[in-house]
Amino acid sequence: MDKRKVPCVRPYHGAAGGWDALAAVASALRSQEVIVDGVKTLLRNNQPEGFDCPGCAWPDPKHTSQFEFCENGAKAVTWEATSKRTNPEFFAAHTVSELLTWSDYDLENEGRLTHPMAYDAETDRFVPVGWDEAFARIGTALNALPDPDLAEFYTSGRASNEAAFLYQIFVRAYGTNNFPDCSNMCHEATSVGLPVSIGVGKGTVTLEDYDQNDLLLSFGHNPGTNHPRMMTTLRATARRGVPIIVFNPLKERALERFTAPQDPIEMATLSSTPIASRIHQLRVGGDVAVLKGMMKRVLERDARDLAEGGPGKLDRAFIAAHTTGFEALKADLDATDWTDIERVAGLSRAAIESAGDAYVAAERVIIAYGMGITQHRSGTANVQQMMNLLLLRGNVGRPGAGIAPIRGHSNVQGDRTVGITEIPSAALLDGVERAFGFRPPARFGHNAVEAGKAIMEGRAKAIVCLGGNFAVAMSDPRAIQAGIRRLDLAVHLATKLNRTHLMAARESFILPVLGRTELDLQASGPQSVTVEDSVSMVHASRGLLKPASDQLRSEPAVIAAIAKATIGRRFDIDWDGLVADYDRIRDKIEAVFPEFKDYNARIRQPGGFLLDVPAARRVWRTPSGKANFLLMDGLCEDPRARESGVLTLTTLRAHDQYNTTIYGLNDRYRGIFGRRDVLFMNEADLAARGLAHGDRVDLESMPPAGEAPAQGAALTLTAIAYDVPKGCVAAYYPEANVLIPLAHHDPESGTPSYKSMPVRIRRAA
Ligand SMILES: Nc1nc2c(c(=O)[nH]1)N[C@H]1C(S)=C(S)[C@@H](COP(=O)(O)OP(=O)(O)OC[C@H]3O[C@@H](n4cnc5c(=O)[nH]c(N)nc54)[C@H](O)[C@@H]3O)O[C@H]1N2
Ligand SMILES: Nc1nc2c(c(=O)[nH]1)N[C@H]1C(S)=C(S)[C@@H](COP(=O)(O)OP(=O)(O)OC[C@H]3O[C@@H](n4cnc5c(=O)[nH]c(N)nc54)[C@H](O)[C@@H]3O)O[C@H]1N2
Ligand SMILES: [Mo]
Repeated sequence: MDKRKVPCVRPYHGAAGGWDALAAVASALRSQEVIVDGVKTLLRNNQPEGFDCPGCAWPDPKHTSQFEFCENGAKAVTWEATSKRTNPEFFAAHTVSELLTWSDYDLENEGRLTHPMAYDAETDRFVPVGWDEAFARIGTALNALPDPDLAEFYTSGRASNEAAFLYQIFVRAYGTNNFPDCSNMCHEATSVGLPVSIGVGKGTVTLEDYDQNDLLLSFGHNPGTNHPRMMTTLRATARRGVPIIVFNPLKERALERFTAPQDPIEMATLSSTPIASRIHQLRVGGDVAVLKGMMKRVLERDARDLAEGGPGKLDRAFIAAHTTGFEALKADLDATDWTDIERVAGLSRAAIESAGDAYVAAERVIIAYGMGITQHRSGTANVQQMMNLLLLRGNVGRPGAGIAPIRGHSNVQGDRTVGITEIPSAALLDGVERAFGFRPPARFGHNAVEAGKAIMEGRAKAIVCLGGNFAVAMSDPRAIQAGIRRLDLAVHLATKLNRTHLMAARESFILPVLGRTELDLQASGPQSVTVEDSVSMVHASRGLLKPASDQLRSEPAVIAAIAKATIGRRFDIDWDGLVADYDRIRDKIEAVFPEFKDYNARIRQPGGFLLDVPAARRVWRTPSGKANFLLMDGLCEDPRARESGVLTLTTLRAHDQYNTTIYGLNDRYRGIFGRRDVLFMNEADLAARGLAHGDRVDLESMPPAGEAPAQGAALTLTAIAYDVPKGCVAAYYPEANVLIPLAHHDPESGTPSYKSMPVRIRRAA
């Protein structure tokens, strides 16, 4: 292949972590003009009394909230603690039409929002508005809707339990279950898939289990970038000699080797710890094929062992006592052909068998996974097949074993626990009635895809967003953006300006809120909020920095004020009292959800408390009362992927981004510096199209026959030769979202199939 140099693209040879991670933090501090003293306080104070890192949902060691160095956590904090401001002068100087031409990076890089702003159509600008006027106008607009189901209430997973809970109470009292949620784009396949399997939609392992497993299987997550504190755990696992087998189309550097910035010897000697014992570069979307292949191998090894007079390789006692559906699964696996498995997985039978053998050899297995599993049309099936593999050898509900969905947003799991769901259970409705004296609507509301569709099609009239960047994070973003501009009302509780805010509806408000790092002072004094991490630990978080502006209000305060302005007279809820002292919100959470018993007492224990995950005790809250082996037909192969010339596109996060927040233009570990407009391609796929490393290419999305493409479904990128499997390409999220139609999602969970979109590629004109 042609060795021509492409600007800003050069291989990175270092381990993940190390000195470059420290340098990146220093540069983040500089670029966000964070006052260094403030940062020192901030790091020193991130102790039990401190705040929960807004970066990710990985648990804290020993549950003490002690600060672990993490480059991307530091970036998340500096991005919020920046001294830059997006103030009324800024909005006066720029029309919305002009701001729409800015990049996502430039918009957020203006810094923290400081004042409540309302859109003024005449001047095409956001202008300052008083808080009370904003609330009154929002209340009037919501009350003017003929049907509460015409409003969509989005939640992004940074919201605290307290904020999310008040929000869902307000929205249900208002009269709808329209709760599109970032979780719908993220781990929904987990939340929908696991309850059918094991009776709970959460992971079954705690941090302690990672000290006891003797095999870790990692599917489709990139912890070096997205959960850097997990690297401490992975490094300890590797150093214990425990094999870590990775399935990922990309050889992510942090899964190859890692230098712990806390380790003086590794840092001084520029050495590193190898992490994965083996990285299998499967094809995008090949996970079910791999899992079925591994399970076939387990059954084969079992049969062989039995034939040789051994006890077999299955946990027969567990299968008999605790599960249903084993025979059907076995029949399905017997009927699955290795040739198909190899084709769809893009791996050899020998490679998959070796992973199956490692699984059989291990006594305590954890499977950790991320978006590479969930964001497919087969996301739910992917999750369930992983669970099948674990059930075969009883790898759930005992020390060192279980399933570990690695959650995204720092409180996405907690938001769901406290009632953000479009499909309320009877228990939830009863709980709300018990605690608040009204019966909420039972009819199901909209998830993110359904809300997007309603907005596009003009069936929705209002959107309220508790954080996030809905119209950029979603699939088919252009159509959703156009839809928002036709609404009667758009309200955003936010910390930084983003593109979704600029989609001005008839009435539009940007309401600036306190971030997690900031002191939240209410009538009874400084408040703590609570969050739930990936392993179901709930703990307190208290901000300590001076708020970015004296105009900021807390999320609970803003939600309560909107509630008062909208439904204040219709319900007997003491909104002011709840906001005055968040202990009262937690008392109400406890009244609705019995699992939060003694909530206020338990979050005052260092490290907080663990919510019950019945499956971790081998109690299965499924209709059968058992854990269920679940079937999935075939190997989830996209028929389009077999057509000639079609490639499967997956979308990735760069190292310098937090979802739609772009911190910078580097993706250091993948060797991209200063740009994001690249398409990672296999050399053979470049050659087959007569393309060279560095050529500009147009991508065209190829939805299944009969399905409409996304609005403006074309994108031009620079193709670069990269170590990805043949037939697969990768580009950055959110830029590539324009290629993904809304209909391209997992029918069971509604999760958009962001990680497998058939595309065609040709040289750009
Ligand atoms: N710094 C930082 N931290 C974050 C975030 C962030 O953007 N920046 N986002 C937060 C959020 S909301 C989330 S959900 C998490 C996301 O964290 P991750 O789950 O790590 O998300 P991604 O980076 O989208 O993709 C993960 C991996 O999936 C692989 N992959 C792609 N397609 C496939 C496939 O078909 N099969 C398999 N097996 N692998 C595949 C990719 O190569 C990539 O390594 O991180 C959270 N933490
Ligand atoms: N193609 C593709 N698309 C994807 C994904 C993918 O992997 N590929 N991943 C999906 C996933 S996993 C997720 S979770 C979604 C993310 O979707 P979202 O959660 O909607 O997006 P974010 O980019 O996290 O939201 C950023 C905005 O949140 C606001 N914000 C930040 N902190 C706070 C706070 O403390 N309070 C409030 N009120 N606002 C705050 C800021 O204004 C900021 O601009 O994107 C999804 N979209
Ligand atoms: Mo996420």
